Amino acid sequence: MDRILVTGGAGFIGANFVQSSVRRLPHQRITVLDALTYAGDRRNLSPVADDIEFVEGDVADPELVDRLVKQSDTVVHFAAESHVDNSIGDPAPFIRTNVVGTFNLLEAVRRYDVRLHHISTDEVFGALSLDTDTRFTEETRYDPSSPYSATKASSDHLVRAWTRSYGIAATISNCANNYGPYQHVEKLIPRHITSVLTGIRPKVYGAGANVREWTHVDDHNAAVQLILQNGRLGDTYLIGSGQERSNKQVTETILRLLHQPPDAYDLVPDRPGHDLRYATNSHKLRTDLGWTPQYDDFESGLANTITWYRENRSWWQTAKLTTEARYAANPPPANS
Ligand code: NAD
Ligand code: TDX
Repeated sequence: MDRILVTGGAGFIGANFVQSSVRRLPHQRITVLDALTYAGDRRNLSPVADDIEFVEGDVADPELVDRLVKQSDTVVHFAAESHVDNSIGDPAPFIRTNVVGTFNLLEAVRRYDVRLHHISTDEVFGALSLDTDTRFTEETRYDPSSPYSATKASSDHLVRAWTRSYGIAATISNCANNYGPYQHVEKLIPRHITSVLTGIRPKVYGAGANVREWTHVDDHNAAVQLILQNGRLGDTYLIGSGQERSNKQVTETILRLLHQPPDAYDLVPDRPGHDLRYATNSHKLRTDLGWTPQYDDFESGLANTITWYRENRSWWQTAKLTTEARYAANPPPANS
């Protein structure tokens, strides 16, 4: 029986990963390690609560990490502080979780010769300009803009260094922006959907021209499973659907799907250091591992996501209040 340790398994992507793993790979024994920060929620795992072991704890705790890694064959490392706006307001937890937490896992997988898959982001590469069709590749130079992406870049470098210096069995994936069920309401798509559902006008940063590549969380997790099964140790894989949209387009689509006028949103001051465009070239993942995104129509994936938020108000109502209060108390500082 494979013993898998999933860090951050009570968060958005991790919980979707655990739920689909339990359904598709019932021979695995899954332990989730999650600190249940504001972003983690045990309810995200309630459909599989009887099928997994849940440990509430911190990846920055080296003794706990040592004990859990020792009893595992594979670690899938999702745990992170994940929100760019929060990292600009207070970077300290990002250093602790994203850098120190990853270091602890690396030391433990080195000690016990355990396979590691490290989940990262395309934000480590910085921004692309709007007027080209250039895409990030596995060879693109790292150039992070925010404290969040700098800590994710640091963690990727640590994984690569541990691979080269100590020969640990690790892979890395850098995925584009995710969307789908269980995403925290601080992020663009669920923030907009829940704003419209509660009578708040969505807030679009700057002119809304920034472009993101939207990948459904199930497609991201299917790629992670392929990398776990057939990925080349030591390699990095980029994951992205190819579905690029400006924030203005995303906002207008959400408004249309919720039967609102297309201009029922407000432009607000921009995020400092706001990356203009992200786009990945996922050719390697597609050709070497046979990955194909199932959600190749962003609008229908978005419509499904809207339905999920409509049907799960009790999941997000309290978080919506605290998140909007947090945004109101910490508006983005003016860009220099
Ligand atoms: P999330 O914020 O929804 O979930 C993070 C989870 O990690 C939460 O359950 C939280 O409680 C847990 N956690 C935080 N600090 C911890 C600590 N010190 N110890 C243990 N657990 C801790 O994030 P997400 O969107 O699900 O992102 C998961 C991973 O995917 C992150 O590594 C992120 O960088 C990466 N990623 C996210 C996206 C995206 O669009 N959301 C895209 C690419 C990559
Ligand atoms: O209210 C908003 N208005 C707005 O215009 C919010 C919350 C965001 N935005 C903009 C900023 C970005 O251009 O929308 C875009 C998406 O913002 P986020 O949802 O905060 O995502 P982003 O900053 O692109 O980062 C996300 O994708 C990569 C995840 O949060 C990261 O964890 C992941 O690594």
